[in-house]
Amino acid sequence: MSATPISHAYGVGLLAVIVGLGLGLVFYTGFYLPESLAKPSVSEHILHPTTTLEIEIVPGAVIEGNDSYVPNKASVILEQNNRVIWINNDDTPHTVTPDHRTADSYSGDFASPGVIKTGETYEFLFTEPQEIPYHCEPHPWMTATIKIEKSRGI
Ligand SMILES: [Cu+2]
Repeated sequence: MSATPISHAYGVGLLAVIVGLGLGLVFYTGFYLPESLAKPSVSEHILHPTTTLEIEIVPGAVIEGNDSYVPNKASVILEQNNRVIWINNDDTPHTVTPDHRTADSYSGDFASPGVIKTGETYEFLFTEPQEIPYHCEPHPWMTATIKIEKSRGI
């Protein structure tokens, strides 16, 4: 009787849905995912700078008027010292917090995750030029600036 054409149409429809899902999956895993997971390409010289810049949170930094972050106006040159490490040598926990939300397109958000305890460090790899004023969250009078500049190609 006439049950065959109906089930045939149903079968074709189902097949189309399966093929559609399959193509969608191929596109998603083959094109969309790799693109969205890829980090921006950064030169090896920037990823592996020759030196690390150390910024010390000096003993007594917690007291208003004292030196806090030393050097206070740090200068970073890409490919040279763009890996920066803050070390807390004060006996009080401090943070490294940008005045305005700041991100590096390779390394992500710039800010210490919570406080840096005495003797602990916070490290960040800068990969693009920018100037960042930052402060200590619990002690907002502790302020400093870090400026990242392009390599002059010496
Ligand atoms: Cu502090």
